[in-house]
Amino acid sequence: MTTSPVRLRLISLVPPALAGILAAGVGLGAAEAVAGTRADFRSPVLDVGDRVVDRVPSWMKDLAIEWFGTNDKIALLAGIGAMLTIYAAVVGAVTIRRSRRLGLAGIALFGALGTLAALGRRTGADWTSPIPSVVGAIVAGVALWSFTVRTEVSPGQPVHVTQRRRFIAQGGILTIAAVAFAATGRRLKERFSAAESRASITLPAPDSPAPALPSGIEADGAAPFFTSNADFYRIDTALVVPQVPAEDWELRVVGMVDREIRLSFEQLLDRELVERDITLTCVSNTIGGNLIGTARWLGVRLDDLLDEAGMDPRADQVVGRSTDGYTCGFPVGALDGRDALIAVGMNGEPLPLEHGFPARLIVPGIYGYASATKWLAEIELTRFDAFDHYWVPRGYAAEAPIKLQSRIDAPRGLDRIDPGSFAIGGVAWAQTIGIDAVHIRIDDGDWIETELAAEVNDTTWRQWSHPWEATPGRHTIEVRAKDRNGAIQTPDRSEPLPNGASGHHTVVVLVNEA
Ligand SMILES: Nc1nc2c(c(=O)[nH]1)N[C@H]1C(S)=C(S)[C@@H](COP(=O)(O)O)O[C@H]1N2
Ligand SMILES: [Mo]
Repeated sequence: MTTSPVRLRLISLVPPALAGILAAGVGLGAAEAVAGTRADFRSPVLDVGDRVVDRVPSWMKDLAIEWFGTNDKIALLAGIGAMLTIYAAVVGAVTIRRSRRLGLAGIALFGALGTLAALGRRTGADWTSPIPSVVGAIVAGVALWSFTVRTEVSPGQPVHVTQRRRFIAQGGILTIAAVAFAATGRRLKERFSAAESRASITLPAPDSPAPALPSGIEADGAAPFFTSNADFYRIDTALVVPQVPAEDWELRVVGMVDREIRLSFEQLLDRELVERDITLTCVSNTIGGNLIGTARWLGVRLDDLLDEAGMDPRADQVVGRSTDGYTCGFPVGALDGRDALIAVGMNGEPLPLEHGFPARLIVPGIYGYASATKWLAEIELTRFDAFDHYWVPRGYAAEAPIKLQSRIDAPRGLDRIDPGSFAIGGVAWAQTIGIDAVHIRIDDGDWIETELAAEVNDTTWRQWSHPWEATPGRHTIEVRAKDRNGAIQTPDRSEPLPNGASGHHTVVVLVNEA
């Protein structure tokens, strides 16, 4: 008997689909390894993810934040992973069962998608950017092809046994290769981490320390006045945290200015440093939500720096541009003496990487999406009619003062508590105006004035509380705030899109029988 070459032919669709998935895995692993060789190379998965982030409708982003909170990115990547797996399985089945050409065209399409995503970056794309995608597609193609090569069947050996053994061996090798490639890519990328840079920085003491805190700034039942860096919400479009070592960082002040300014991180720290307590608020915060936090920020006054650059009186917008291309924009009129900062410190530490290390903007009274550029690279003086910042074409308002709002922290919705004395408490904010009063009402009774904690300044939230004698049963508690201009928080509910949620926070609490 002579050996006879046969094409791999398997009864079920599972092995072809698996072959497709394995080929995609090793291709993506190879792309990761290549991406690790240069700081500006990026994983194709992240490039594609970025383009998805840039294109999802704003209502869907708000929904993602509502469903997944700050895990929205993990949810997105998991979604991309699931789609990829299905696609690779189909490509595998087509290649092995139908047509090798069609299958390889499917892989080429996949490489083209990565290429487009790499070329479509917000900033810094050039012709080399798609290299990881192209290499990944070639490796995936070769791997998939290898499953279609004819097998030598030894005499006396049943064909399917040979095929099965070979499939298992090939699959094993590809799995190991995929994991090794991906791990190598990861390790290589670590060289570009900014963590070491951050660890090596000692921030100077402020020239102007934060004013002494009055006593009694916290009220029973409310969240801590200062939000720790670990608990501070994180919202941004970056799927992985941009790594910007302070040594390589430079801030440019450009646009409608008399003199452009360029500052290294060292030069920034040499300027007058002020320390201020400011509450940062996200436009996507829903009623009662926690996309708000208060920190002690250390930084350089933005108005001083812009005065030095010399502002063209026709400019009406300050744009903060991030190293990742994200932009915020807010009115020049917001520089009215309030403590707008180029911040380098947060609660006594250099900015955490995920909060914008080495420098970011903090502008009291304006939602973060329009003001708080993290990983700041450039400040541009321009006009609202000349430039739309990132979220404007996505439906959010160009100008975004923070709405008067209040929140109940205790009890939380649907908490079960014992009857008797209970401290209802929470926070309220009207940044740059200040909170004058907070009222609650229980079970549609009359509005009652709560006790306000001491005010730190008009740009921070203010805590309130109310001692309550809880009686058994189900109760509804509603809160509203009044600002120092006499405005009372509207009960009319609106979604975060386009300029922030409004409406009263209401919780239902269940009080046990005595
Ligand atoms: N570079 C960059 N800066 C950004 C964003 C972003 O997506 N990219 N998001 C903004 C938004 S929407 C908010 S609410 C604040 C949140 O800052 P935090 O993550 O430090 O809380 O950052 C702002 N700065
Ligand atoms: Mo935000």
